Amino acid sequence: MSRLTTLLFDVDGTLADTEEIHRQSFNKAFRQADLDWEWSQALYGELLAVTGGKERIKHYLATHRANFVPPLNLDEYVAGLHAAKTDIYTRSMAAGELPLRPGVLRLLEAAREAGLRLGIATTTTPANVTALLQHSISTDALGWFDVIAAGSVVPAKKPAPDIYRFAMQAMDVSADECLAFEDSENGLRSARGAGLETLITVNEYTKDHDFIDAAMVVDTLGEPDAPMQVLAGMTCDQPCIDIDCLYRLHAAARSGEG
Ligand code: XBP
Ligand code: MG
Repeated sequence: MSRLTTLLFDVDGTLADTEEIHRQSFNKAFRQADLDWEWSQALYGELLAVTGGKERIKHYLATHRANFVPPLNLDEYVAGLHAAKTDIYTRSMAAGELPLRPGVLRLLEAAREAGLRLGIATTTTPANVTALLQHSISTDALGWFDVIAAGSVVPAKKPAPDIYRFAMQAMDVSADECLAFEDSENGLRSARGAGLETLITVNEYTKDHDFIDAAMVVDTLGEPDAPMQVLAGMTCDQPCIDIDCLYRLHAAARSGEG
């Protein structure tokens, strides 16, 4: 059995609770385009079943705006809307300090200290990842990750396994030496489809998702003074997910005892 060498992180909902900023950015882009579309939190929770902002807008048009006729061809029109949304999103990240989720910075730093490699596998647009890492961690944080696999770099987005396969190929690692960190059912299916054992941290948008074949499900990665709550899978006697816990989780899951 391979030893754990690599941690692969999803971004939205996992590194930080970004989806609320995405939702607000979509709505601002719609208003900027003189559209009366408004994605409530409840509707956005449903639309998140479709990964990728452009794909999500097209899905919304097909399911909620069947009579809408785009002024240009649909792909061009949606691409323009999404580019405006991404600009709004990255500006709002630069303006405000969005905190990483509990335990994320602590675990990233501990992983680097332990010599574990870090990668990112996300559906979101690369510019959004850059904005988050630079403004929520530091300007050199991009360099913490051996690969940042994001958005349309692969033909099929999550729940397809493509983005995780792309990241592992770029890092020249095999699935049995990795752990994936995700927040959603689509993300879990993508990671599991690529053969990865997966740790789930839930959030308001994903807490009711099906995480049946996750190695472990927690509310957050926790902090020593803000204990995590283990919701499913392997138990851990520590108040938060630390490197030893990851080694144990990886070994247990790979041996089928998880
Ligand atoms: C989450 C997504 C993304 C974001 C919006 O990605 O599905 O589409 O919701 O970002 P992940 P874009 O959880 O894989 O990080 O508008 O740039 O797609
Ligand atoms: Mg996510």
